[in-house]
Amino acid sequence: MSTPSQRGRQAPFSCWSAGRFQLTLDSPVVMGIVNLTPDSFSDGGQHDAPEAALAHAQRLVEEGAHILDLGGESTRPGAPAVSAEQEWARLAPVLAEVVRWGLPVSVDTRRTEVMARALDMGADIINDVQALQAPGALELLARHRQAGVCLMHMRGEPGTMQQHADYTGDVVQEVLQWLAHRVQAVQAAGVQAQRIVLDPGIGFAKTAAHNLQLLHRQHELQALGFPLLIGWSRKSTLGLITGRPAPQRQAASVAAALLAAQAGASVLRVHDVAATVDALKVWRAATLGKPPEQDRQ
Ligand code: HH2
Repeated sequence: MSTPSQRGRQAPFSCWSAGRFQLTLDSPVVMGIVNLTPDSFSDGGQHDAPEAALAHAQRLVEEGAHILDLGGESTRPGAPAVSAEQEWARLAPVLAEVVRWGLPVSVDTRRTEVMARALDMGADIINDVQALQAPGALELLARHRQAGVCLMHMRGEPGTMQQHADYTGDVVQEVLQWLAHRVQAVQAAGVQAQRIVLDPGIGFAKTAAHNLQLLHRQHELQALGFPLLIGWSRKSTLGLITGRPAPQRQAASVAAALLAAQAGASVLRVHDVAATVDALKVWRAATLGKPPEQDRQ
């Protein structure tokens, strides 16, 4: 069996330009999820009031999150779309506060209007599950010359995407080609390479078999030449494997995150920050073959 250091882990860029920050990616960074929605698939309604959201975000930072990712719309399979106004009303009070905390803040949105408001309020990263395909999104991100961007693969809309989980060929190669085209479009619009990370979109227009192929062969996505962001946290494929409901998928999520890290992921999007940070510490120590120094704070 290969050791952690033998597989996959050469980040194509050692840094991600993300708004006010240059994030070092020579070991994986943890993006903590802050869902401000009543209906997210694993934690909807738990912290949709601003005070509860801020307390949750604070806890994730204390547990070692390097980035906070705020979401004002659930993108789970079958989720109804919300209006830009509603999405912004959920995001604004929390974003206004967390941008003062001294760590990179990402906003998970597919709406250009919400992106624009978030960037004006100081968000560092736009995490778009539709890879800047909305009208005006490319031009907006080209104008905001510092902002980091995550481009994710999916098909269709969250409400209907599982109807499009019908890849004629090889899902890994299809995702790779699609991301390569999006990267070309985004760069042609004027977004510099060092601002971009890519995400194969685990659970977005994909069956469990597709998701597992993407983990099994994740190293192939390194050919794109960009850092990878991977989000396995609590997803239904892990429920299928373990038989557990979403709130009980922490161990499965940590296992998947660790495997993604080992296969070269640079950013891990997770709900369970403390457990993921611990697992990464063990992995890093095993990779080094010695106890760690007091590294990344
Ligand atoms: N997954 C979700 C949402 N946003 N963004 C990226 N880049 N990658 C992902 O895998 C990803 C994402 C879904 O998870 P969650 O936010 O917990 O659920 P919901 O969409 O129901 O709020």
